[in-house]
Amino acid sequence: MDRTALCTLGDIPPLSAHRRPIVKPLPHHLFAAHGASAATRWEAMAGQGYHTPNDLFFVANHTGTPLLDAHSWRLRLHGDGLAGPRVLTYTELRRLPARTMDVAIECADNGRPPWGLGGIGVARWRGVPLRTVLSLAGIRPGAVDVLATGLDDPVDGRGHVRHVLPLAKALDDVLVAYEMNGVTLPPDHGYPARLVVPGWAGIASVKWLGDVEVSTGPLDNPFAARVTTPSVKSAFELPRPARIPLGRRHVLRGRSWSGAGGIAKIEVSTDGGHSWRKAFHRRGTRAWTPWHLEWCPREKGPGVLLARAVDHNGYRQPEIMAYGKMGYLFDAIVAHPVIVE
Ligand SMILES: Nc1nc2c(c(=O)[nH]1)N[C@H]1C(S)=C(S)[C@@H](COP(=O)(O)O)O[C@H]1N2
Ligand SMILES: [Mo]
Repeated sequence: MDRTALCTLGDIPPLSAHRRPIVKPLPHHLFAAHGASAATRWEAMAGQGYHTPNDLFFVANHTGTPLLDAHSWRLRLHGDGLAGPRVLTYTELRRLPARTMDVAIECADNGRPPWGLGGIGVARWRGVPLRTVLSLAGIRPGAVDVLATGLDDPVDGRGHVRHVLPLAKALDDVLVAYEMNGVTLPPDHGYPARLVVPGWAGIASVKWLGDVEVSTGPLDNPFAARVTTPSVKSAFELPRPARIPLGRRHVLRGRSWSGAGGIAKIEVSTDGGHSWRKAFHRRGTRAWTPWHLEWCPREKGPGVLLARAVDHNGYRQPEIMAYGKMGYLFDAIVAHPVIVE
């Protein structure tokens, strides 16, 4: 393979000194903070379980985290696609039949500067299916679109963060979540309630949910992700560059994921793409797939580690620069710098 065609992510910038409109601590060893967002550092995922811990989960904010009070919080349901308006309190929401799901939330910009690959996390979400919530208000036969709006500050010139789902998706597997990994949603992740939309760009998972409109006509989607094509990606749970001792067995670990479904195969190259070995992975995991592979480096010096995955639809990570969308390559095989010493 042509080594010049590999995509090398830029170094993750250090924690910026200016305003951080995020509530939770963003220690430098866990996050690369930039503006209103914070990317998870992949080396901090080493040794973690299947789920991204809440204190390590990336944050993508358009303005800042609002501190909302669950007691005065209301979820307003309205629109000509419903039999009538309906207002739900937090207590009422918590009393509805709940579901728990492992779902990845990934920013549509993940894999591009300045995210690196740190704009993804997997959590165990608990909440009420949006279907159950909407049916309280009665869905009319002509309903087509569902607009969810957040209670955070409006974005200059664009209004409140909001996102449209077609009714079929809204009624399928979307959750109004109030728990993340077994605890009440943290403020940064949407307290007291957020949408969790499996398989869609992160922006669809509207945080601090306050308003849901169901309409019989198509609605505008001003915050739609620029890229919606599901992509396959892989990341090593290692710092950049990784320092690995010469001549000793080392277990390389990472995770792969696909917006379109499960991962079928992961291969790793420790020699710049000349040879590939199959990594071991758990089967049947859906949100993402952890994998590992032993490596005993026999040559001193700098090199690159590569990981490539194929999903159940046969989609594989591209090996060559795919220009186009914004001029970025966001799902290509990433060269992870390594120094054997
Ligand atoms: N209300 C609201 N919802 C939002 C956002 C926001 O800024 N405001 N950011 C979106 C984006 S761009 C992403 S990628 C995900 C990130 O979820 P997280 O911050 O819990 O990781 O939330 C989405 N939901
Ligand atoms: Mo995002």
